Amino acid sequence: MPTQLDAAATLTHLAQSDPDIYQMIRSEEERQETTLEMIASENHTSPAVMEAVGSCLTNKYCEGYPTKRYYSGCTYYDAVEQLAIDRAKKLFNCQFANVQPHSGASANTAVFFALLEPGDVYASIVLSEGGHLTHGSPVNLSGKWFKPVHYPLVYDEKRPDWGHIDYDAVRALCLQHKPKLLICGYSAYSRIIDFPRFRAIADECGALLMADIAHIAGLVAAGVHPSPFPHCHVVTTTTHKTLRGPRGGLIMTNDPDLATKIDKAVFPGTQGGPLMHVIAGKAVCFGEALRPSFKDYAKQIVANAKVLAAELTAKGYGIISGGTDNHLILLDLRKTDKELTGKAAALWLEQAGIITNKNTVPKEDRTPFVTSGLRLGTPALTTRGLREPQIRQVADLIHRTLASRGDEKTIAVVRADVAELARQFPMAH
Ligand code: DSN
Repeated sequence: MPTQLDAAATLTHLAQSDPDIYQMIRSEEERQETTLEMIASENHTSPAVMEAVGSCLTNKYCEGYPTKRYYSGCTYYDAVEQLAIDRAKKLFNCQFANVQPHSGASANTAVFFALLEPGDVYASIVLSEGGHLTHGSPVNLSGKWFKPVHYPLVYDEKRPDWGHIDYDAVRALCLQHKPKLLICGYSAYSRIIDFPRFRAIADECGALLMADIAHIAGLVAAGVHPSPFPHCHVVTTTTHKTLRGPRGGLIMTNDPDLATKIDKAVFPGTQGGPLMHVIAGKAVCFGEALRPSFKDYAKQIVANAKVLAAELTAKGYGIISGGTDNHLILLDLRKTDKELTGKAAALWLEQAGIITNKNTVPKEDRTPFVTSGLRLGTPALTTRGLREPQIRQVADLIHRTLASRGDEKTIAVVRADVAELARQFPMAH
């Protein structure tokens, strides 16, 4: 009789009780094995994390916080959640952590609920220029119930800081609008974020400073990107991108009053029962990220991204800001071919087994369903063990696909080469 953990790994019960879902999972496993995952926000989490997430901890309600629950039977859940909190605090060098947000969006919503009143003004970058849906999109609660004002990037390509945050403009905007909250942290920004500079602006205009480090959390944890602490009042993140844990969210602060407000905003403000199996997975992920080997991993993510940027630049591709300091690059396809859209590029690459996403670029003139950009990331490839020589191969595979302009024969040849490269770097099971 397999244990529950064995069952999670082998899916024997699922195969018997629900062959349809079993087969879909096996097919997805095959897809992941045979393709190259280059979506900057995705990764391959460890078997240990997946075992925790697939465990019996899914069975319990634990509304409340460790030792202050609304249900009986939470002894081991208290221990799990407290360990996740302690590890998160150690990893990010902060005083308070709430590990209950179901996602990055939930974490951001809870912070808004904790710190703002409906109609309050806050500052962020717009989604189409690298921000996030929850940083003020008109279709999201953050844009419907609050008043975002958006700061720009540097658009002048003659400037050395082209494509970077325009910090002078951030300051001017904040002095003009006096936002209650200033948000930094992005989903398609490839440069170092200057947290001290943001803090100086926040202090000058009387705002609280929040960093959403969802994309760069693993790099921050490893010291490969500067830490938002002690500069930011609140830090939110996901746990599944560069941090390589289960899908989930996390909120951190050094301020005890803010911590109390945030705890109340997560539960009972915006969530009910925490997902304790996922919190166990977060604890495992934080434990993994505290190991020295994670620093090597994070350094290699950035080294791989820099090589990818250099190779694609040499092949004639335009990259927003001219390169990268982190795990992602954003191609401006208009620089290669005015007719080439992100939609077409992502489709051809998917046919070739290279999984990316179309992405809007600064000063975008196409819709988000079409776009002029393509976002590429190296976290998942780095997890599989690809290093600089293989990243050069990947750049070549991308170029052959895009240069073919969708030619089926060329794409079929690239697909075979992609499968062969993927075969040499199996995912951990
Ligand atoms: N959807 C995520 C991304 O791809 O960046 C952000 O939430």
